[in-house]
Amino acid sequence: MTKIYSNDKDRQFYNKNGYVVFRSVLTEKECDVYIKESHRVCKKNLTVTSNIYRKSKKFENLLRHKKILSLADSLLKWRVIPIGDIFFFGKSKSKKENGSVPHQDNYAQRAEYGAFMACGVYFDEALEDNGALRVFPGSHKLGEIKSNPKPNWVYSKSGKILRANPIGNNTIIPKKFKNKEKIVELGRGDVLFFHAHLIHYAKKNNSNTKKYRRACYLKYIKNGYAFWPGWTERRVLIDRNDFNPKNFQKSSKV
Ligand SMILES: O=C(O)CCC(=O)C(=O)O
Repeated sequence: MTKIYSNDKDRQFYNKNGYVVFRSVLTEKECDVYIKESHRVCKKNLTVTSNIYRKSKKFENLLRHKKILSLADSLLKWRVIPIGDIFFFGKSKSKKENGSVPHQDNYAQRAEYGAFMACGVYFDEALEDNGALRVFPGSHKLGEIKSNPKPNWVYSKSGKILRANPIGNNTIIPKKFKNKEKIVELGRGDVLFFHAHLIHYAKKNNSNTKKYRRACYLKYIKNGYAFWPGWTERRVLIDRNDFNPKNFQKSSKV
């Protein structure tokens, strides 16, 4: 698999707007494989699933996807380490999913400014009609904003997730950003990187024609930076498995 890299233009766009899109990073075939796998591991409980990689080796390896890692490293000009994921089925009119409310991801990760980045990988086309992600370009520059958090999931007494509430911490959108909302429509295999402080959300899929909007958001921290594991998600550092001892042969002789 050939690596691909972010260039200066991509970095400028990301730094200015807080997000950047790369088209067709995954093939149609790869999208089909991840879709099939998500249904296999979640079976009949098709709801928002945190850390789907813990149920599936295929999703664990998605966090290590060479193209995604090289795009991420070159975007931040820093080695990034995976720390978890969150999968959305975005099933039309589902009672188990309710989209998300405006939020900044960093409320959960609590990393230093600029150290955390999410990467949305889209397996289905995401259009306005089926709840494409909405972002507030430039809002990442505001740092942490006031919010009004509510629980993300509803659990049974035995701890099983019954359904997802709208995900996020209800960021209070500052006045000057209220009319800046932008819908990011994406195709199958497209990926979207976004800054930990970018305000974003997605409406529930209520489409009559598009049954799903399946996407997995991969979570990356800059190598060497701290993050909060979280009581629910229990995020951990996940090995990239790309350490090449050959790169160290010279120094080991010293
Ligand atoms: O795609 C979605 O439904 C929402 C994703 C999101 O807000 C997130 O992962 O932080």
